Amino acid sequence: DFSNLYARDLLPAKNGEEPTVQFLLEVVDILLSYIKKTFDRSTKVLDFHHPHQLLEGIEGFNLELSDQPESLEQILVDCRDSLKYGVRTGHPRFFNQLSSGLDIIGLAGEWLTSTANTNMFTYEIAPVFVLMEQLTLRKMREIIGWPRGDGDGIFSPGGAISNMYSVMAARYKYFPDVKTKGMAAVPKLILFTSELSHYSIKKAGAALGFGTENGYVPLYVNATAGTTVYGAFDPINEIADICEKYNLWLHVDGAWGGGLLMSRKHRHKLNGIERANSVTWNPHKMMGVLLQCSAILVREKGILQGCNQMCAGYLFQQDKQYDVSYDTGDKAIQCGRHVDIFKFWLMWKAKGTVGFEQHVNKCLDLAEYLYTKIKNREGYEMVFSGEPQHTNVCFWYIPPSLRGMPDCEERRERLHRVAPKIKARMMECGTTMVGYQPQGDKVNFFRMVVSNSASTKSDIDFLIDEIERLGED
Ligand code: ABU
Repeated sequence: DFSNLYARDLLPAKNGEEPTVQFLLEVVDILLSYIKKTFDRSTKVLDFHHPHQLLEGIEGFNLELSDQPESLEQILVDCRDSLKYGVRTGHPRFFNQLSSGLDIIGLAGEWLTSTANTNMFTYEIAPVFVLMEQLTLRKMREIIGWPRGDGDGIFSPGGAISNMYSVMAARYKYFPDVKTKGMAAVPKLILFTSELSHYSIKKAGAALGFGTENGYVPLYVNATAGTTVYGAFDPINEIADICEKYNLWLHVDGAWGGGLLMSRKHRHKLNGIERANSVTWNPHKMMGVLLQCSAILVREKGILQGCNQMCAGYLFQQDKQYDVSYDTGDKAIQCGRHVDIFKFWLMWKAKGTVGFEQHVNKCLDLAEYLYTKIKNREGYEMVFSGEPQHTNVCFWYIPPSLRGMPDCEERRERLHRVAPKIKARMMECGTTMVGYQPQGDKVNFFRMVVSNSASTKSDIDFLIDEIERLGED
């Protein structure tokens, strides 16, 4: 009975050990029940409510903060409700995002990480995690193809920040004075990226003072390995030739496609990546690592440190008793940094490199299965010609009333409304989730992606059946 127990009764309270154990066992029970249901296909992916409904409070779930403590019984109810009204991103039929799945080893790693509750800025307080990060980044650089895995890198809070690091490193490499003198000390610089690249490159331009519509001196080229919507791979070798000719920094945004480096069958799509100056690679996407886990990897050693270090005396003392080159935190633009490495390192240990390879191959096989199933099926039109390069399968579902209608403005307008309508119905039924978007002059279409190792062909079949059921006129 937790109704008369409060947070103050738990450790470090005197005699707090027993209630702490009982409380945590209850929490574990809640988590285990959630995990089991996540893999049970008879469970819904989500129980959708509008923001105002959740804010008003549903079945006693009250989001408002209180001045007085709530009992542990209520806290356990809050834990259950928080999961109940959330989205099961590990469900085999959740296809909405590039990151999905609920890897059990990764989960154990995340629990351990939270229990350790430390900060990545110094070896002093995170000795094991700092070493794991160094070793894992080296392994990733070896896989990229940089000799001996030499170079630099850090785990950052997501692909957009990793991409921003690459722009900062490039600018610092060519114009080191920018660190002390600011943008007034550099010419007007240009960043190149493709139209379908991730918006974070443009965001980095805005945030770092380049502007989004500005510049004269070419500095940097971003090649995308796996675009967000189409999953397309830029020809890295051809772009690298141009970068070498004009002495430009080449960044490869492999946030999504980097995982394919683990597959002997698919890594050729990133041929030339070893010629890049920097690479973004998010294990939390194609490798199924729990959020968040994104690496920025740089070929030249020391550049992140040079670019970002501020030598705060209260953290990075040079007279510590150990090798302070392991105090890697000053490479980062943030100060406090979450331990993102442990779950990834643990998964790598548990699966081996071959386990990641099998995962990647399986997801790409499923995407091929979907593509083959719908490319000539009545009621479907593919958005781009040819086979998908990644697991992105982009398509329009044409409801019966639009089939046979010639291409015209009215058809485009009506087709534009189809994917959002089906998606809304999908969420309200809670049975599955898949993303949609417009792109350039193309009206709303579905973007299917597979990165969840729990998904199978039957889940792909289910998605198609569900689109057809919910897409009835
Ligand atoms: N960082 C891009 C993620 C987009 C997506 O999951 O759909």
